[in-house]
Amino acid sequence: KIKACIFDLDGVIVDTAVYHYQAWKRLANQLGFDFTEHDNEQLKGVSRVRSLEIILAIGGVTKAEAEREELATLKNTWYVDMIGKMTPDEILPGAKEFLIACRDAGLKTALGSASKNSMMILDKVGITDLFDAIVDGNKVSAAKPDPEVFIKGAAELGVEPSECVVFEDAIAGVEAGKNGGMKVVGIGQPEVLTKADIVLTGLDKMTLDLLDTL
Ligand code: G16
Ligand code: MG
Repeated sequence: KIKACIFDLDGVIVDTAVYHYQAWKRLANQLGFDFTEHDNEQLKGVSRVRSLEIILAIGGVTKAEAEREELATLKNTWYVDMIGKMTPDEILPGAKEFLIACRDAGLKTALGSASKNSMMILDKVGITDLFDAIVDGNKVSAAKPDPEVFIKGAAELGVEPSECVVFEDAIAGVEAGKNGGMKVVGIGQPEVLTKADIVLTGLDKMTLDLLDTL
């Protein structure tokens, strides 16, 4: 019996990937190379530090650890400036409605995100109150596909992993949910999210009835 839903943030609740992209592109350009929207796909669900490593590899640039830290911080400053201007109308279709439906049905809800900025984003779009637990990049040490973020979410909610459904848009995130022994609803394309139990185009297609079929 499903008792809880755990949601990824970027790509499931909001599209912060566009802001990550703009900030990373600005950084890449400053370093003297371009960074395309196609390249940006590789960064979805990936941590800030790992994202920078991928970008430097794309540009064929090597930087010492201390400078990498400075560059990641610089990118984050730009990113935070942008998400600081986010508004509730940026919530993806159906996300808020499904969170409310979960709550009304007595299901617990948690956030399971790699982002260290998740609290600010939830606050700006006005849905912090709809989560019983928030597990993000500040609380976890192992990146997806390690299930740590979702296991911690289940633990904070006081439910078993087998009683949870994870909603994820990234391949590594879907794998993290499955590695944690959870049901996974992929948000995106079935050809990409092959390990998900079902794949939907968005939370606007999700219903409480579907939860029991997983
Ligand atoms: C998100 C994004 C990633 C980003 C990561 C860390 O993950 O998909 O592109 O690199 O968070 O974000 P920050 O730099 O804010 O700590 P998720 O797990 O919410 O999809
Ligand atoms: Mg995501």
